[in-house]
Amino acid sequence: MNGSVSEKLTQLCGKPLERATDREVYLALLRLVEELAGQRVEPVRGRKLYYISAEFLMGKLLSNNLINLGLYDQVRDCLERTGHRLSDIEELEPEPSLGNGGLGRLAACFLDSLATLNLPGDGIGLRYHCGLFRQKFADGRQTELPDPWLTDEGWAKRTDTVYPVELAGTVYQARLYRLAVTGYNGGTNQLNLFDLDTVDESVITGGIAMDKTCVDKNLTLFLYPDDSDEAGRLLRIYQQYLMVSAGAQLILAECEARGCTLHDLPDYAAIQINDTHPSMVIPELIRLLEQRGIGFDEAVDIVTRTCAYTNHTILAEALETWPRTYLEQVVPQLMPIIQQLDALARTRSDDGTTAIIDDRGGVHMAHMDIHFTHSTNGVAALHTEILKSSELANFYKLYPEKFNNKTNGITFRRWLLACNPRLTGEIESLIGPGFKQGAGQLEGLLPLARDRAVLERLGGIKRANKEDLARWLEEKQGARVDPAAMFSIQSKRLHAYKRQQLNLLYLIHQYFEIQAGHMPPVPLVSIFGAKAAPAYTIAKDIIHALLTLSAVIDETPEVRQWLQIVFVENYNVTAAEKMIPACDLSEQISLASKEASGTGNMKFMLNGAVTLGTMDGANVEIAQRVGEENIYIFGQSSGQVIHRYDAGDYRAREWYDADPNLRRAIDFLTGPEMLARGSAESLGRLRDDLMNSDWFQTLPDFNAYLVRKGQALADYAHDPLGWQSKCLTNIAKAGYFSSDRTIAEYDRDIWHLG
Ligand code: 26V
Repeated sequence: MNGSVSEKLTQLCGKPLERATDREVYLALLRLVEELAGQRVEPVRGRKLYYISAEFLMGKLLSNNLINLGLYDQVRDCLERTGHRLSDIEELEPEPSLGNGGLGRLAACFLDSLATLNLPGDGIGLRYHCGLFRQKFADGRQTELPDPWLTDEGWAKRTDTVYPVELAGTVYQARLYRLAVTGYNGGTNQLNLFDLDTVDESVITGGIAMDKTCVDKNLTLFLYPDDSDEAGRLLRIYQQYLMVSAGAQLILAECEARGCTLHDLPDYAAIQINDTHPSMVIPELIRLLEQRGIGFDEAVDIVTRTCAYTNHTILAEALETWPRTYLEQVVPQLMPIIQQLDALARTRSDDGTTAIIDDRGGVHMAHMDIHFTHSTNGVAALHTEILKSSELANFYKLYPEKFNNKTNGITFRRWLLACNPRLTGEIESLIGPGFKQGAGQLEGLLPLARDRAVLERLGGIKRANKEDLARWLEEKQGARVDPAAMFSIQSKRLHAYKRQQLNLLYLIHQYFEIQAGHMPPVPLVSIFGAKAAPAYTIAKDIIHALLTLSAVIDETPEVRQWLQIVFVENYNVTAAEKMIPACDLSEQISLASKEASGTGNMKFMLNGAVTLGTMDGANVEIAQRVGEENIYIFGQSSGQVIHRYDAGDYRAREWYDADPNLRRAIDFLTGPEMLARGSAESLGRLRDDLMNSDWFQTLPDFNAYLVRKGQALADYAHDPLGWQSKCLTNIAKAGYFSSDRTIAEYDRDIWHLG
């Protein structure tokens, strides 16, 4: 950059920084980043990646961009000298909530790593005006509000590029917006987001309800519009097709501009299909290639060689199957192609379970992906093995060469450098700065696992981060917590398979124990962050139970000094950045076999928290790396769980009847303390579900969870240095979970970019 940061910012502000408002400084910083990011754009040679995803959970971008451009320290100091604080300016940036959880955040981490590794790779998605809902607690329940984040000035720039997209016989114009993605000491890529000019927030009728009929006005208003009715489900197909049709046109236009004849498309483009939401890109590309004179068989071959598919879940309800009548209504132009693909798939196997269109007219998007892409990957070793051996076994028999694993990762720039400057500084002073780009170098910390002075400093850093979190919780929602307590955190989407309800039962158990005079070895602050899908009743019941229990405990002074529950309202990337550096115990307690990977587990580990978890998802790989003395594992194995499902012999009631502690905790849900503050209907429904159904087998793991968590609390209380040694080992072993490693593997095995 020519001239100093302060000269440049003064010029962009048009006045001395001392006299500029924070907002003027913010806008100047936006322009500075854009200018510098623009200078790093390189012309693409060879193959370029297009990562298509319904979600990109980017989080705020200012600090991250400043770090990636190497400007963070200079800007912070310059602002301080002129009477501003970077942290205040960060507050002005709206957070785009263009994602739900791990899948969307993974896409954002991948974009960061692609740019950092100087690989040509752009994202393609939708510019939702309100993203996921904003969560507000009222009367101990989740309510949903729109979360508008678009302002006149922002990272996503409107372009003049529009593509026609035909939906249910009407042609809409999809406009391209572009957002620069900076790499750490690396290049700049783009996130391409499509939108319609006609979308209009005034069709929102209250909360996140809206008029679902006027597609031109509502199409990109929300991520996952309520799909509990047919209009909502149709809207999801409208959204998906807008994204893939405009995306496919963009890809073909870019490739043709670089000299591609389309017969050689796989030499110019690699397309990664992030879960099944973008699967219609397969028939859409075939359609566009046919339109340009390429025959069906060749088009199928081109598309298969260009596209690859990532599976992120084995939960049946999330493996999208659309009624063909819906597709006939919204995308009639694709149906003949999908039928041809189904016929072709049926020639490859007489096994009806691998068909695309089933006997009942359901169109299985994942099946289309596996047949007509060259790669299907799972997101952690165990997940991929389960796909191969059970969920997708029939496909694995057909195409063993297509299946591969890519264990997820996280970007260390956001999840260490940006969110935990204290720990970053300490690590740098111990092993130098190389870990910022070469995450494996964190292993250099291992010899320090017995160094008393280092361990004490680590403890001090955690304590300071906990004090920061305590201040933030008080300012944000008036929650007062003691940083001397142990902080356990479970933050992730609310879903019964993730088993926030297991944590709930533990907390009720502790409530009884403390009242009986059995004090825990250390006070515990149990922190939750989670949004429940608006139509997911039991998930909302679990939130209600936790909020109600939190109030019950707050009003019971003899318990409150030992146990507290804080449910962070509206958990999002910004909240995660405050919570993760302040965590002692990371709760990763899903029912084994159900969590494909988890990525929060990696973020907590990197920030020096110890995991309490089941042998599920990437927990398995964390355990392998840190060793059993540095992680608290409990519960049934995935093999046992799968066996129980196959046998169909799980009866929650038997566990309830057999274990008095469990019975006491479950009955407490509808006992007088809870009913005095909570809803009998909601708490009764949750109790009934746990006793009589419990699809995600919470009860069999209850005892093991009590015992293991008790051990963690005792170790933390009685051997603080030993605990810090576990934390240090976790940090040292986190290098494998860098998304730089994940992206390098995708490139080596699937994409072959550049
Ligand atoms: C499904 C549904 C169904 C109900 C409506 C909302 C909704 C939203 C998304 C999905 C897709 C679920 C797939 C998913 O998010 N998988 C997560 O992917 C992470 C990144 O690979 C992984 O770490 C998590 O374990 C996995 O749950």
